[in-house]
Amino acid sequence: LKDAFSWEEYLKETSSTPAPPGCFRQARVPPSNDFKVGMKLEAHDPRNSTSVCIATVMGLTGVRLRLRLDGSDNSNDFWRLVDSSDIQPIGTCEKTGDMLQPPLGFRMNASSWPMFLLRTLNGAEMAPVTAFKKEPPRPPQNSFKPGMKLEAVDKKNPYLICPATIGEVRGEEVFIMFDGWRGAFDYWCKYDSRDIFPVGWCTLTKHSLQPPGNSVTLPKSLQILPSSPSKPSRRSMQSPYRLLTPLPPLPVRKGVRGRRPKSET
Ligand code: MLZ
Repeated sequence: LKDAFSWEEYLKETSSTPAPPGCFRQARVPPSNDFKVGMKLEAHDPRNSTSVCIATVMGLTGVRLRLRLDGSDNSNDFWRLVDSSDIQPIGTCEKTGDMLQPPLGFRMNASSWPMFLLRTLNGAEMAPVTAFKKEPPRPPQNSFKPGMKLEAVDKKNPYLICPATIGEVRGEEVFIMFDGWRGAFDYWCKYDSRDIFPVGWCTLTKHSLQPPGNSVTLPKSLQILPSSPSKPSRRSMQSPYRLLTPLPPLPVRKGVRGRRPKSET
């Protein structure tokens, strides 16, 4: 068995430093996760954030919830922190005079929504009000600096939190670079994003932390585009050696696109 990832050793190896906790919009002491699988709540539809829907807790990981909108399919699950302002107790909508909406892509006829809603809520286990925690305030300014280490949600695989580095800072935004993945998962986000965490967050909240990938990031001048005529193996995709090997051109066949790896998943 390979040794588990250790931030302490990794920071030494890379002679880097963690971003100070005060940079993040996260609770200094992480909240407890008092939700249970099967509980229902109200959540903003991630694909249509003005609408509030019924969601069910499908899983718990650290202080995050895996949520599924009722009436939606199983391929649009999303993750939220227990102190996210995107979630609220059932009844909140009604109190404010709003209406619960069917999710984008409701799998039935729109006319069946009222009855569906009634049946969904009938006898449902509702998440208690006390399980919802207050969202921490946003830090007054963006104090991230390039090179600082952190833990970040991989937006392409949102159940994963991975070691990352601040690549660039521009106004309110920061560029999140995933260590060892050659840029395939990197993204820009606001400095107060709820998807980025201080070093040690996963350990603290008992969330698993994906170890860094094993690809070396070469200077821009030495990089070549990832493309290959045949399906590369996981190994070859990740080997730093691949970057130094000249690649044959993609086969051009009419109407058929050259096969490329979708992403390094
Ligand atoms: N599909 C890959 C996940 C890669 C995640 C990278 N995160 C920065 C795997 O299954 O290993």
